[in-house]
Amino acid sequence: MSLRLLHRLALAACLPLALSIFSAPAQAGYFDERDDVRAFIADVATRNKLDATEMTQALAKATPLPKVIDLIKPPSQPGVRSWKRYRARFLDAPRISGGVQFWQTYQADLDRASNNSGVPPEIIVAIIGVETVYGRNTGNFSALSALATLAFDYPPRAELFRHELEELFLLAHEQHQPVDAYLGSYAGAIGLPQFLPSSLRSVAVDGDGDGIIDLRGSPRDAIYSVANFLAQQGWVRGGEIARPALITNAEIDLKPLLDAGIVPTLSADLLAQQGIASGTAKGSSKELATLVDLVTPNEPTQYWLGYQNFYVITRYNHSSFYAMSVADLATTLKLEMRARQEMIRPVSLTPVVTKKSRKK
Ligand SMILES: [Ca+2]
Repeated sequence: MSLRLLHRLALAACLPLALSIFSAPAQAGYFDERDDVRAFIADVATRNKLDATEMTQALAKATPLPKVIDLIKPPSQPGVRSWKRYRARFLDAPRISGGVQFWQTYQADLDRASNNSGVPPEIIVAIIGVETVYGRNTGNFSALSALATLAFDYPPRAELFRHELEELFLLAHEQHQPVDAYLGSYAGAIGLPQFLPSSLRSVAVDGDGDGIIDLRGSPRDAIYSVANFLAQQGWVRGGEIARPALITNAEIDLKPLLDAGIVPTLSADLLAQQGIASGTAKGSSKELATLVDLVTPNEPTQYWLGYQNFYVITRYNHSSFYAMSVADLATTLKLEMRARQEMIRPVSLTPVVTKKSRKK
């Protein structure tokens, strides 16, 4: 669909009159003639010392994309929350086998980015896997057209997307690129890690050292940028992500604890008083926690304690299902990598049980 859309954009540029016979009024020249867009250009150009004429010419080439609004709109009937269904979308074969391959290919960079930031390599790989299957699904929407559509034709999110559109203009200016050169998701998120232009400008880094930050073309730029993003959000080196919560008091009303929110504020003492313990043999954590409910219809709810690093993952996407999927994929990838490393150990290190030795 995205490629077809691009094809349509190319056609629209060449044959505006012919196309107008067959399609909705989705053509260039739509944005730049509007008063609200002119006001935006004047404001952004003045505040950032950008060339208003160049901005107008760029927005004249932007095309309204009704598909983008369809994709970003919340469904009219909110779906039933299902952890099992959500998790299955991300813990799939392409993300597991692709993750092992990505890790093996970029092991040296993952290790370096991890040493610098404190973020484990499996978390960096898992985020890139969840976001775009290691670069396979980075999106083919024009970031300029997508962001202009959301900025000016979707009032519920206009403030956010006008800001991101401004950031896209600044990014293009800084990178000496045409502003219509960037491709991304329907929401204007760019590259393997799906950074919005504001995140790209503030935390992305040139990981491969070629002098350009290219999150779409350079997996190494993406690796160091994801690590940098999580570090800047407060990743704790060596800290825990989450542990199963054991509810030992069946009478307890969990709602106030769940309603305490995603920021970890619950102390181990408070949780113990309420009859909640962490369900692993590693002893109890002293870190502040948030209580997370992983709900699946017709199945018992799983409860987990999420710590600071769990919260940091939710800064990427504000959802406990998202953070838990990243954590689960990361654990799976780590186990897969370990299994492979054990398989390639020298044979002499493996104890051999022969028929003779078994008889003894
Ligand atoms: Ca680079």
